[in-house]
Amino acid sequence: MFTRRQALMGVAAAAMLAAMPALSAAANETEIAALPREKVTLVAPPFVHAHEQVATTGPKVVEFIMPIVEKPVVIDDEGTTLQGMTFDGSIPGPMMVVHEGDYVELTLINPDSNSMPHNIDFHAATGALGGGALTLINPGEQVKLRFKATRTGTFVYHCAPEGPMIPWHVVSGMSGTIMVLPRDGLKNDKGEPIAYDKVFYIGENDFYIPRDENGDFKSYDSHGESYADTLEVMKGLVPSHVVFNGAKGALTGENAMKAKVGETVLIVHSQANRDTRPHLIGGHGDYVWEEGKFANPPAKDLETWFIRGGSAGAALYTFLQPGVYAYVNHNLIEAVELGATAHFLVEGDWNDDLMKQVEAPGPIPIN
Ligand SMILES: [Cu+2]
Repeated sequence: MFTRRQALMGVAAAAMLAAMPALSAAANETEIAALPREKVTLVAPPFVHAHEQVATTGPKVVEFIMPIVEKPVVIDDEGTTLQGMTFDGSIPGPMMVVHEGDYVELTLINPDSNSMPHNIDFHAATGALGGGALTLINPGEQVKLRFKATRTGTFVYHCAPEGPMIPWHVVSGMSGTIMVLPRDGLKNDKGEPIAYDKVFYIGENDFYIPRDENGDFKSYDSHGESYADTLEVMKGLVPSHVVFNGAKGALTGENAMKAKVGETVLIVHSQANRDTRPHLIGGHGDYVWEEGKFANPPAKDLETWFIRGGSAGAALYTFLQPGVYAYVNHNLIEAVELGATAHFLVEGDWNDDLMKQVEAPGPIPIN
């Protein structure tokens, strides 16, 4: 079965890479060992662990621990269940934040309660399939990967075992984001420093749940049992669900993201598999790093931005009016019918100058 074959392929790839001569390194192990270390506890999205925007120290080794959790996940209000695969128990996986020049040291754990091999491909990393070739682990194993964060920006990470396992694991929930900040923080289009009061991480997922002969969503007792049917739906490229943070309604109502008028919010949006087009209804993107790379100046005053499948972007916005803002994938069918809608709940005073209902709805006057 694929489990054993995957494991063998992974061992072969790792052995091949281990046998390669070490290329000249910018820093040797002694120098890296002398760096300060920081242990970071990850938090579930849309929240992000505490971090400095401007680094107050030199480079360090930032340690993260992530268990992989295979588990059923309810993805809509009808109780439709995905045979989920997750980094750290959440869909998407948690956002990590480091600074350029830091070393990311991840301990990836595949508990023996899981049924499949997994790994991690960091789009922020250089070499060995983004770390994928060095991190393939079977249930009951763990691995430690270190990579240097050399490029700034927001980058997707995802599981990438092999062949059809790759898209299957990704559309089962195995993706997340790492944000590599410039050491001196974010800058606007003129190169001037800018900062955020809050950061939210929104991961968008397309799910492919098979239907039975009556058109109802099927449920399965295990990942293995769901695999063949799910692969057939995946190959049709028509998702049954397009959601933020793992489920329809995961970021609406009680779970709306909260802000105040005058607060500047950084919204990081990832999609590991499929293109999307975020839009904040009633607001804008003051500064948008559409491709998510902070070495490039941000675009200004955007209406809707584009996140390429396999990437994460970032938008900075200062809220100017109170109320509920819908934040959507502006393919409105995907937003409304398939689930890709979140809410921001913003408190503060209304500004009549920016908008006022001059006359309430009423009958059309008869002349
Ligand atoms: Cu996986």
